Amino acid sequence: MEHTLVIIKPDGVRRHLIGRIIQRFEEKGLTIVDMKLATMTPELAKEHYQHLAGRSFFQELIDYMISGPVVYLVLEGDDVIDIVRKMVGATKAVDALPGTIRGDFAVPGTANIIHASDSRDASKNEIARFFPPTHYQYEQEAVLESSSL
Ligand code: YYY
Ligand code: MG
Repeated sequence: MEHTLVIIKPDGVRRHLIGRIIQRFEEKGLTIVDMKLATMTPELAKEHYQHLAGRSFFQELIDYMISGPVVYLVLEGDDVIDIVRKMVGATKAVDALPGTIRGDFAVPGTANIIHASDSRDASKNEIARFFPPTHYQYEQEAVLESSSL
């Protein structure tokens, strides 16, 4: 069983989309195993997007991510990482297909409603970044270890 981290970003919360986004994951049969609402600190935002440090839009991205509360979700299911990335859709609003969360809700610009982990390594690091150690993280670590044998 896999886990992935989803963040409903500040514009998703401001636009009152929390319920509709969560409903999509529930309708798909994915299980929410952890959830919270909080405002990201600049330190955590920079760490979360450290792979984009140096890009021209980096500061704008950080300012946006800390501009209001976000909702963090840990979702569980078989192949949940790839399934959720597909449900989220392409990064840019213009590329995100109708039927995806970004395709249905995002407008062009830095704000694109939602984040989802893009790999097993990322999901492990991101869940650990925003949630205290819990049972399902150890479970995931065991899966990662056995898959690298
Ligand atoms: O994983 P995903 O969110 O789809 O894209 P990333 O390449 O990881 O970029 C993270 C975040 O940065 C993206 O959701 C919006 C912002 N961003 C941007 O504003 N402009 C870009 N050219 C690329 C990314
Ligand atoms: Mg990404």
